[in-house]
Amino acid sequence: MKLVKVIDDQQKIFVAVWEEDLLYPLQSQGRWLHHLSEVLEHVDPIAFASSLRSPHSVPLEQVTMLAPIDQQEVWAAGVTYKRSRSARMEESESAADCYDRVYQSPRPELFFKASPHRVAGPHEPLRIRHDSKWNVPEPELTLVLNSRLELVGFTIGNDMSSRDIEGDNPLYLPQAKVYDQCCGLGPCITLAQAMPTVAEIEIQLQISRGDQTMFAERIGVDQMARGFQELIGWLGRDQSFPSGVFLLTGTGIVPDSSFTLAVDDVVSISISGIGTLSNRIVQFGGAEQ
Ligand code: DO4
Ligand code: MG
Repeated sequence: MKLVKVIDDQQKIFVAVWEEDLLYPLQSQGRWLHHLSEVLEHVDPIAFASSLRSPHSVPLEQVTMLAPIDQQEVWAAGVTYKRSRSARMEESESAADCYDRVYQSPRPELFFKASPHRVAGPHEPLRIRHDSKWNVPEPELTLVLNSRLELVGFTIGNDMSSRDIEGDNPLYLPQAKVYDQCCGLGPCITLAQAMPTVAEIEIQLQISRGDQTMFAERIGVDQMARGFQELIGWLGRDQSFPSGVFLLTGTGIVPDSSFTLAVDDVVSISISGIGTLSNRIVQFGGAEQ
């Protein structure tokens, strides 16, 4: 079952089950659900959503999809694939060793990625920083966890990254990773029971410039060096998430060093069992100090 959060032309936000071109809003006692968390927090999200599903559908083209997030924080894991390790070792000569060590260490790299206001949904713009010259998208399978840190669903995440800022000094990581419009999420949440197995999940990235494909690559999630429950266990050490949390699981695709994103590029990420998340790239000037 796929859940979406949408807004209609009356500016009404609601949660719905998504089947092909139709949406089935979730209703309880005549009230339309506005928050995905009401389903994600339930002990049996699929049974709960099925019981609230309206028999009347809304055509997908009559609404705009929003990022499938309420009040959750967004965190990310890093260096969970060999390709991320090698790309980071190349970009960061002085600190190459720390990426090699974190790939092999029991403790993973985990970092805060975004609060909800920094997240872009389907077809909303994603930003490259005005003070960076080398930027890439990172296509990442994203775990959807409720407040009990149960893995209740999956979505697509784009962990936008400024490679020159991170490469200059690893202590700049928060600036390379966290800024307005730094994270894409969507288009839906596929509830956990409806996801294919890890061996069957493939991530595809395509970057288009006008009618040209600038980059296209794919990778299987079975190439990831860590398991979902391993990452969740580390994330939950000594911290709680009263509204739940999204956890991006790291990238296995990094374009080679000659590539950087440009304004108006369109980044499309497809993941088996979920769908495709597409975003256009923007950049704004800023006054330097
Ligand atoms: O170490 C820096 C970030 C790594 C990352 O975002 C990734 O591997 O996806
Ligand atoms: Mg990443």
